[in-house]
Amino acid sequence: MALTNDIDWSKLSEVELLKHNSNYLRGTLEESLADELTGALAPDDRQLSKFHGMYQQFDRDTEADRLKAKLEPDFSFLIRVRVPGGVVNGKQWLQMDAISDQYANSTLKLTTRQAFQFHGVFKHNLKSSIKAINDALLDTIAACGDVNRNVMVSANPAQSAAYGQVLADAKAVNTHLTPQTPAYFEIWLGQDKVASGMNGEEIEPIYGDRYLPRKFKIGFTIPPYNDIDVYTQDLGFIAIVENGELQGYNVTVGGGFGTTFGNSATYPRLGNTIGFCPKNDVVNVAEKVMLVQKDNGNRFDRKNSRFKYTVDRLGLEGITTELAARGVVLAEPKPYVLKRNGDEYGWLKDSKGKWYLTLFIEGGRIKNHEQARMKDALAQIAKIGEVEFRLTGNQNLIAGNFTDAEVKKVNKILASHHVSPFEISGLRKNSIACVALNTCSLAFAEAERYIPTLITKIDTILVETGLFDKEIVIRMTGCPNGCGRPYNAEIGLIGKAPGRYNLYLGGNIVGSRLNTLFRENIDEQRILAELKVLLIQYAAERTENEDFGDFVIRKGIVTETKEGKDFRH
Ligand code: SRM
Ligand code: SF4
Repeated sequence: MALTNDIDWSKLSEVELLKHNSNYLRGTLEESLADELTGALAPDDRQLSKFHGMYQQFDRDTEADRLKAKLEPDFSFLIRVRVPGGVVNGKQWLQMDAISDQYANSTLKLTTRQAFQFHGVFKHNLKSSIKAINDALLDTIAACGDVNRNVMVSANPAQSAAYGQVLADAKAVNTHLTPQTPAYFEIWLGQDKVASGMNGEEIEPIYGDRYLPRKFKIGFTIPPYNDIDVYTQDLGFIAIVENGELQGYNVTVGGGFGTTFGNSATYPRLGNTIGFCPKNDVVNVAEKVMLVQKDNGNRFDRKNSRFKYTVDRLGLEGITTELAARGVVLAEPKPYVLKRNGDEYGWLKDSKGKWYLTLFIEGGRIKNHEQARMKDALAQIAKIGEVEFRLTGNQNLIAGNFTDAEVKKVNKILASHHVSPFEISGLRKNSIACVALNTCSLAFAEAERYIPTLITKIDTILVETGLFDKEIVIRMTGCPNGCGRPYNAEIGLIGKAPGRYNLYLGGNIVGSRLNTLFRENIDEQRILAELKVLLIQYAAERTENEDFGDFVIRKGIVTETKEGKDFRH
């Protein structure tokens, strides 16, 4: 179903025409930003602003009261900062920290794609914020929108010496697939308008004027770690390292998690391995896979436009044929083993002998509490030596590149700010929650604000059953869009309504199996009651080293979901 040039706009999703008419993402953003009568952007600009890395939001906690008082919602913006591979230095950390205080709500959100998010930025502070982000040598273009997003890289410090090369490859892919439109620099950084006369192909040689049918996501993992959940990416690269040398990558296609309740044409899907590419061809392969989606993706229905649906529609052979037509022929995939998708906490030495500390950051939210002042502690750590920070794909943080002497300093800072790592359950260690309320306009239920207390309650059961240390992956989202990647968790909770969730079981700790609906629309009391029965049974009847997700399948508590198409809410 390749699209032709005879476009019948009336049949396409309305965003297609909007992109086409936007003059390469300019729209009327300048006018919207200048309008002082409202804290919002004009509707079309709101859509376009995503490509520039922001979402218009409002405080959902105050929505009803403001409506009663006949006030417009309390509009503010989320700004997402692209951080390829999630790596920043100490100076950049301090710059992000300062922006959060000056323009946002004094918190830093570490996302499930290794990016920073600022919440609560008012319209009149957008330009200053984005300028400050660019001054830190980071940017926000393509952090959101129908383009390739922040490219992820496995962050585990214990991984092979090939890490540096993999990170460099990921950054090269990220740069190559960044939109070229000068609109970003004109609008946010005040650069002069580019001379007219450039044709479309010169402005966006890869994307053209309608960009992609939908968002596109790429991640690189380095076995045995899968902390970027490679099978959930539209396009995944699994590093193949032999005798310490990076050879190239196995290529996976067609992962993706967004679904809509009540729309059975939508489903989560895990990627399939389609071949191997040598390391020096990775940028080209990334471009060509993305172009297969650009040319074949569904531009009619945005609910069905992700690459995963194109992959199912064309079949893996069809994708291979499309790639061959673009000059890419992959070799047979190479063997590899992935062990888990979680992070390893505590101090670890990397291949160069430097120390790295992985810290659990609940819900990825860095802030100061009255006693526990994590944000301040990290700002002090950011001033030590040649510190490097790595944001992990599980919303956690690694601070590292420390000498032996610096390790002591770091420990001292954490202790004096009351944030030294303490013992937490294996369940909490493997938890993710998406943002949800109060900022996400799509949330049906709480996630980030609620999961800590829910886990504390489940922890009681884990203590009783002797399972406190057992690593179990639990992920919660406030709606079925899947931002916290709940569909491959051993325990997945997806918000249906305030205080009510669907409970899914049977993912595995590698992240290579989808879970299955177990109970629908249940409240906290039911969640705890259901989990208690299951955990007691698991503690008594599991085989040696058997994981919870494998157990519920072996026991027939849920049936394995073998294919995305078979998934049911
Ligand atoms: Fe997401 C939309 C937050 C990772 C699938 N996501 C949103 C929005 C922007 C809501 C909106 O459209 O108005 C959320 C903003 C909430 C807020 O207040 O911050 C939002 N998504 C997030 C983050 C911040 C969750 C987090 O707590 O970390 C993650 C930011 C990642 C980043 O840095 O780029 C985030 N989102 C994901 C992931 C996980 C991943 O990529 O590994 C997914 C599932 C994987 C996938 O894409 O298939 C995901 N987000 C979605 C979807 C469903 C897309 C679909 O295919 O249907 C939406 C809704 C949409 O696009 O229409 C969405
Ligand atoms: Fe919002 Fe839903 Fe994504 Fe959670 S999963 S951040 S509720 S869109």
